[in-house]
Amino acid sequence: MFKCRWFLTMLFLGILNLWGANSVTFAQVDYSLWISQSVLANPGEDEVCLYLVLAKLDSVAGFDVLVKFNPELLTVTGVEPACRFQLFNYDLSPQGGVRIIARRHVSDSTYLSPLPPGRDTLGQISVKITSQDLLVDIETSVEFSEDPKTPYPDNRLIAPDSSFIEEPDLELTDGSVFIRHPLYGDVNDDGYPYTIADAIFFLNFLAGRQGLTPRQKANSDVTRDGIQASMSDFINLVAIITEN
Ligand SMILES: [Ca+2]
Ligand SMILES: [Ca+2]
Repeated sequence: MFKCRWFLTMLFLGILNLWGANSVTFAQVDYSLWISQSVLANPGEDEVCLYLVLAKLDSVAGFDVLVKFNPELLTVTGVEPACRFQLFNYDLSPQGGVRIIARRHVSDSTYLSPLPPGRDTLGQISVKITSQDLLVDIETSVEFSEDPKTPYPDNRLIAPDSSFIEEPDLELTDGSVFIRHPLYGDVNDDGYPYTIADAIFFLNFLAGRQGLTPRQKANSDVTRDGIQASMSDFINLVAIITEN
């Protein structure tokens, strides 16, 4: 009886171990590529950076990606490599998108070895945020996209032997920008809109005695016409304060 119970216990533990080992194997992803998530931004901000990051268990010699976003909210102003590539091109012609092609090594150049296993920031995408009043906070996605017109996957890594690494071996995680709705009239960004302190702060900016942070600049668009920190905004701010 005791032997039987011992045998069943050992069998159960053996199955548990086997299941555990397999589940770890299945959960492991060899290549994972992602874009920065919930990057905080303000309307009108002209250089918000999103990073393209790769975690890998084996070497990688390059990548191709096609990233899409809402062109009414975001405009790409630049794409830069964050590590060394001998070829790094980007194309803004896809509507509301950017295609990036990068290779560590190209022929007719000195040899540049593949990126070793580990984590690397591959590049950064700079975007400008619309200055229009969006009425509420908005989180807008910056996502990996597949163009149905291309006969190959648009998002893939290049292995050292020049073969491609694609989904599902490559895990892709989309990014996003969180556009914070301004507190209009709170030019000094102290949490209280339409105060004398806001008018003095605004006046000092117009006189060139101080700058405005992106948040203060967004809050200064009192007329909500998308033109921030203008004389018209200042006049309207003073009018509202005087009425109160
Ligand atoms: Ca204030
Ligand atoms: Ca304005």
